[in-house]
Parts: sequence; C-alpha cells; structure tokens
Amino acid sequence: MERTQVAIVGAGPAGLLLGHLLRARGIDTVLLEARSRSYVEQRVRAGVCEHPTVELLRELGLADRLDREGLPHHGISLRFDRADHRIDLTELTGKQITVYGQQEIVKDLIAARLAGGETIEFEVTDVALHDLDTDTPRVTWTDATGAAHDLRCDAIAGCDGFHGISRPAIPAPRFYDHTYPFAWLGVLAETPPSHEELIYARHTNGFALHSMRSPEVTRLYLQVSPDDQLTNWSDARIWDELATRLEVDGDFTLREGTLLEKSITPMRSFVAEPMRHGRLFLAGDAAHIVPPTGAKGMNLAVADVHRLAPALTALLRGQGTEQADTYSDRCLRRVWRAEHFSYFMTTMLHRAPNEDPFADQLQLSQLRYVATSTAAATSLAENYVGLDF
Ligand code: RFL
Ligand code: PHB
Repeated sequence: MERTQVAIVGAGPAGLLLGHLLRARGIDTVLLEARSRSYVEQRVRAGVCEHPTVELLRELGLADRLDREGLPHHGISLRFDRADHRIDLTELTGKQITVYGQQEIVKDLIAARLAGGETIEFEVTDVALHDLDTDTPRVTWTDATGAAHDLRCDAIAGCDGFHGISRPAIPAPRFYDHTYPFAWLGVLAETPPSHEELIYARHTNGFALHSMRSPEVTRLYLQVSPDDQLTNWSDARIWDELATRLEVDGDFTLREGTLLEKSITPMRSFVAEPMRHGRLFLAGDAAHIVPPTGAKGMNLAVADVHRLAPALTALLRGQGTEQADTYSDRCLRRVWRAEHFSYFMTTMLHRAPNEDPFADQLQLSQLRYVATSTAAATSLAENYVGLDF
C-alpha cells in the first residue's frame, strides 16, 4: 500500500494550487487527474483573476508569467441603452483585476509542481474514496497503464469539479440548486480586442460579453437558449449577433477574426453543504457552482484552498482541529457572497426568454442606478475585484 499525507483528487485550479500551498508547509501530496495533461492545459474557461487571487499566486512565487503576460484592468464597462457606463474599479476600491486565462494558470501550476520534483498522476480511472470516517482514509484508482493503486493518507481533498466523485461521497448533504433559462455560447477569436476593457452588454436580444485573452486574442460570449445547439450558430451568425448586441452610439467597431473555439455552457447556481465529511474536504467547483457573469468560479476555488491548506496542516501536525472543524462554515460565507453577486450580475444583464416588460424596467433601473450612484458602483466593484480572503 502506498502512503502520502494528503491525496488530492483533481488537477484543476483548486487541486493544483492546494498542492503548492501544502508543499510550502512541508506536507506531501499525491495529485490525481482523470484527464490528460494536454486536455487540462487546453481547456478554455475563466479569464478574470481577482486581486486576492493574484496576490496569493505572487506570494507563492507562481506569478512570474502572469505578471509578464496578464493584462491588468482598472475598470469594466456596463453597456446598455446604446451607451457605455464605466465602473472604475481602481478608483472605487484601490484594486484591479488581471485578465489571464485559467488554462495559463493551470499550465504554470503544473510546470512548477513538476519542476519541484513532484508528480501528477494523469489519466487515472476508477477513483474511489474509502474509510472517510477514520484518521487514515484511502483512495484507490487505476493508472494510465492499467495498474491498480491503493493509497493510505491522512486527509483527502476533493477538488474534482462539479462532475467529480468526491461530493457524492458526502452522506446526506444539503443542496441548493438554481438553474437559469439561458446558457452562454463562448468563442475565442483570433483578433485584437475591440475595446481595452471588458464590456458586459445588456440588449433586447440578450446579453453579450466582450473579454480577451491577450492583445491578439478576443474572448466573446452570447446569451443563448439552454437547449440551443452549436450547429445553429455559423461563424457569420455569431459575428452578426455580437455586432447587434454590442452596438453603441459612438466610437466602437467589433473586430472580427477566425474563431478558434466555440462552446455552449449551461448556467447554474449550486451549493452543497457541508464541504467536509470526516477526513474528506471539498474545494472549488466540487462544492459550488456560480454562473460566469460575476467571474467568480475560479476565484472561489482559490479562496477555498487558501483556507484549506492551513486547516489541513494544523490537523495533520496535531495542532488542533478548530480550523478543520470550521472550514466548511467559513468557506460557505464567502461562497454565498459570491453566489449572491453572480446571481445579481446575471439577473441584471440577461434577458428572460418570455417578454416581461416589468422585469425589463427593473433591470434597466438597476443598471442606471449602478451606473450613476457611487455607492451602488462601489458595491459592484468591491465584489468584482474580490473581497479580502
Ligand atoms: P475544475 O477546473 O473543474 O477542475 C476539476 C478537475 O478534476 C478532474 N476530475 C477528476 N480527477 C480525478 N478523478 C476524478 N474522478 C475526477 N473527476 C474530475 C477534472 O478533469 C478537472 O481537471 O474545478 P476547480 O479546480 O474547482 O476550478 C473551478 C474553475 O474551473 C471554474 O469555477 C471556473 O472555470 C468558472 N469560470 C470562471 N471563473 C472565474 O473565476 N472567472 C471567470 O472569468 C470564469 N469564467 C468560468 C468562466 C467557467 C466557464 N465554463 C466553461 C464553465 C467562463 C466559462 C465559460
Ligand atoms: C472570460 O474572459 O472568459 C470571462 C470574463 C468575465 C466573465 C466571465 C468570463 O464574467
């Protein structure tokens, strides 16, 4: 039987970062990942790093490339009524966000782990968790060569995302689940951004988002129906619809280019509690999902493991169980703040599928309020840049 201190299931942002945080405290980990290295490094997802996320990566010495290639942003635009309304994040909060692709963070964290002499078990199957109610739980799996493994450890971190095996191992959890009557069609386009900042646009045809990955690559999203298919969306239709929804009185031209990637993502809000059972601790999407409108998912995963690493360290060193015992409740406070903010941004900007003039007017009123009240804008800005860990 193999032995480690913490078994981490899932090499997304949560699992990879937890590995680094534990290594910095002298704790050994084994990291298991269902997919291949190239798959996890290519998976296009989040783009916005909150201020505390960037600070943590810097503290760990993991932000060299992020500092070179990441794009610091001091504001975002809310676009409605054919005009831009800029939220000056830095003026309102003293902080900024950094646009840097999640898959770039994942590449950096994988490279740093391997360079430090640690490994990642990619392409594992049949992962199962055992003896969670004891002080020595086990994880079993089959590796890429077909060999079976049985690992004893002191704690397991379930960082395996929404569809992983960790959350179902918690008996009698409480679920909070909310679905929305729309999804996001996301595209990556080989063209310079059309505007220097992110644009969150509310239009009668539905929401659109202009984001970016680099000075040469633009990331764009369109609100679509949850049962829509990519086959309904030719490149020409996507560009037409983006141009319509992003249209503004004044100087703006949407720069078109080759589409490198297209996908449709459903939107949901989901929380499972508690985030712990015995020696199993959940972190990131394994425990909670937010709609992407607030740009919070990856940042919440980072906040969870920032709390989990010291809690596990104290537990394993016999320095008390208080942090481990309060891990779930303390994480959930931040999670629910982000759930609320993501719901707020989503409902403020998306168009309900059925005509609802009352809802339309409430939305516009909220947007105008955020655009003109310093108090309302500050509230949006401090949630957007990220509340302190
Ligand atoms: P992940 O990234 O899903 O990683 C989980 C990993 O676990 C692996 N896995 C297993 N491994 C071993 N055994 C098993 N049985 C396993 N089952 C699964 C998976 O292969 C995977 O590698 O979860 P993590 O680490 O919690 O990170 C969460 C973030 O990925 C997620 O919240 C964000 O991508 C959400 N998100 C955004 N978050 C932001 O903070 N800012 C954004 O701007 C933002 N934009 C987005 C987003 C998510 C999007 N999609 C596609 C859902 C935009 C989009 C379109
Ligand atoms: C992205 O760039 O992928 C992105 C930006 C902001 C969001 C969601 C996604 O709210």
